Amino acid sequence: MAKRLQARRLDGIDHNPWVEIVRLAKEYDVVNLGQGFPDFSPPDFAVQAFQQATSGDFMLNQYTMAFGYPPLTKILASFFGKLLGQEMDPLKNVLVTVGAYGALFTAFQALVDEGDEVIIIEPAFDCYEPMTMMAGGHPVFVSLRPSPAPKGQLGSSNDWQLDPIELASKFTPRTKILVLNTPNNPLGKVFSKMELELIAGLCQQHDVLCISDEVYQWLVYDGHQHVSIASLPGMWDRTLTIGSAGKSFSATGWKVGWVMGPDNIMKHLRTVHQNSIFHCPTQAQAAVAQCFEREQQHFGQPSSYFLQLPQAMHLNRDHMIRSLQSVGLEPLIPQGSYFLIADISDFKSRMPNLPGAADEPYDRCFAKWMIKNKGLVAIPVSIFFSRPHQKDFDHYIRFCFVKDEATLQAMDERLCRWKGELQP
Ligand code: IK2
Repeated sequence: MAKRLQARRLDGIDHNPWVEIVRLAKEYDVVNLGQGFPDFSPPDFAVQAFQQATSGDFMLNQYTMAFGYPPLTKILASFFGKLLGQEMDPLKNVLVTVGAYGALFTAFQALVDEGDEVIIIEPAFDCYEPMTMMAGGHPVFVSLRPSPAPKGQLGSSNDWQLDPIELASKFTPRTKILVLNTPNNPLGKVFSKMELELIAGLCQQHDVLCISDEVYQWLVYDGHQHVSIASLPGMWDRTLTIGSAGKSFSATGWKVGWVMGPDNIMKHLRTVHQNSIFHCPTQAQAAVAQCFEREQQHFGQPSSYFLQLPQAMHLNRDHMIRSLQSVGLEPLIPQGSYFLIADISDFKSRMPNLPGAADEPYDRCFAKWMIKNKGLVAIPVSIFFSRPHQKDFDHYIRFCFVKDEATLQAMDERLCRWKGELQP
């Protein structure tokens, strides 16, 4: 065919480094601690809700409202309205999407114009950059930077901070949106109220919108608090808050997400959604509606899944932190999410010449080496950075700890074998 096949909006985003890691993970006998999904069952009430949605009311097999199955938009408006301190209209302030991914895509398509600048705080979930570019926007990166942990102590995701002067310097008259992700993937950093106030102040000063990706909002540890930036004074009017049922109820395959915000912004997202996806599967939405109704009754009590899941993941986190250290990996303690990153600088100096392409960041070579030689899958952290910054952050790998006890035991066995190989 003589005509150019690839649409120009795909230029520069047609290579995805995840693909190779996922392929290798399938090829080798591995314990997969890479991709962020639970390998245990969702809670019983969620499984039952889904079964009921597929075997009960036959009308759940049919189309529903474009912007969300009404019982779901209603419960989301009431549940999150209380948390955000905002009266929400289910028809105007909530849109149900195909996962949080769908919410992000709809938001970028609805709001980003050719040449608009989008500030992305990195390390960042790796779809923000291509989504900005597909919409014709220009990503502008600002890095969280680590300060060294006190000698002999493990670092924490809280050691990674924004430089306020550098952040302020990224705002220009072309800046349309700042993307925030708290708790952050891959670091597990939970932005403090003070950090959010700094970001909120700059957004207001420069008339910039905020897309706040809060899919891990329930997963916070050690007494840290998740704060939604939309709940800060003056921010509701300029913030879109995004959530995920997959992450909330350990059912990532359901692919139900949502975005909430003021009607004058949401109406543009509804236009995109109406003309692209139309709506997310009705049965999955019905199941999520039931899950939220259940959570609303149990909220704040020990029976709430939003308390039980972080309690269980806290134990997994600490288990993984102890285990990884046995072979010289240096984990950073995450305040939230179900990921942690481990520093591999020591390996980088001891075995600098792992196989890989000439300009391949070290962490990618290391992740591939670890799959092939140690049977453990983790994700190179450089893929969460923009290309110019990848070489500066090529000495970390990300592990996912939302895993079953048996998986963590299998991890321990692999690490034990690895440790044995280290002995003289
Ligand atoms: N936002 C963030 C920050 C996410 O991490 C995800 C899920 N991706 O995680 C996979 C991984 O990093 O291994 C999403 C949005 C998308 O959520 P959903 O599954 O609801 O579309």
